[in-house]
Amino acid sequence: MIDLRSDTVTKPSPAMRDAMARADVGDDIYGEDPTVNRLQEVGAALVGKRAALFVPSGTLGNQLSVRAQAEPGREVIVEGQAHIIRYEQGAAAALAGVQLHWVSGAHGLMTAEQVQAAIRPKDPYSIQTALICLETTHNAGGGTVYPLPTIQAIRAVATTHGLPMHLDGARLFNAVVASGVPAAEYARHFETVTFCLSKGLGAPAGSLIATDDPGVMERLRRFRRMYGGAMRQSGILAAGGLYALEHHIARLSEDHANAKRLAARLQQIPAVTIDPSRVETNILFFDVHSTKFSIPAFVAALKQEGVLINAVGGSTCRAVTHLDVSAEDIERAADHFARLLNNQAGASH
Ligand code: TLP
Repeated sequence: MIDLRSDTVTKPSPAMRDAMARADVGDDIYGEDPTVNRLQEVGAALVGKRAALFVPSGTLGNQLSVRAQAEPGREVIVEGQAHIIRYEQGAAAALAGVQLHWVSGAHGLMTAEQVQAAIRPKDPYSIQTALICLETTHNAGGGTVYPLPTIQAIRAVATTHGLPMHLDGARLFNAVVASGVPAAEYARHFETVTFCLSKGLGAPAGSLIATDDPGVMERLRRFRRMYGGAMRQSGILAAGGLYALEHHIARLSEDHANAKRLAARLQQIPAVTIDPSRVETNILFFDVHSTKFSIPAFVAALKQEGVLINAVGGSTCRAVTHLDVSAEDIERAADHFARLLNNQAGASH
């Protein structure tokens, strides 16, 4: 199977498994797991923050960051297609008790003017804004990278209003590798930053939340326990994360090249609409206009050929490249797309 559904499907390599099997462990709720402690130190240093907290998932990283920085009844500004809105089961409302203020960004990216306009006035009637969340790379926006000047401009607005910022950096290192901007250069504009070890970096599970603020860290830790995300001998997982940080960051450029390769091949298929110039990292969205297949039938037919992708609504599909997919796999996957879609009479272009 050539699995392009997500970069979450990556499996630990033999070398990563070996590092996991050999990990020193202890009870992390007592702060005694040496491998978790090391991962938290290495992760914090990578993004230029004082401390980091290991959590089981990116979703939990986002939700703890929201809970720790926004009181119930406050408002959190977030782009309308953000993971926090679309894919976290309403947790910000259900668990943190906050209201999300959606701003519709171009390809997932808000502007400073939009953020400024979304901040509520301080008066006795208005709900009060507590937090601004950005996402880079932006998943539903098509793996888009926030330009640093845009982040700086939004930061300036946040500072004027005394508001903290959170970065959903599930794929922060894809942004780093694509842009050449160091992770710390992005992270310095945010009070909290999450990044996933389990996506393109290839660890089986886990994310880190990094912050400079000891008060925020204390709250993150308390809410991690409340939300059921505090673990015990989690050094086994942390060892996978450490291995990923040490070995799998620079190679993300291969995934980006493969995404561009796939986009270029798909563009040659008349029944596919894709703009390869929009493929910035490892995520591609494209539309399939088939006279032969409905979208579910196309996804199923592709699966029969040994290629997995996700349908994401309407005629739109998503493919994601990652470290378990080679350039040859991409060429083979593209051959299957072409065979299925070119082999039909009267395809609408
Ligand atoms: N994204 C997953 C799905 O949940 C959609 C995927 O396949 O892309 N932030 C961003 C930007 C993400 O893309 C994801 C996962 C998360 C947070 C959550 O990470 P996990 O799955 O570890 O909770």
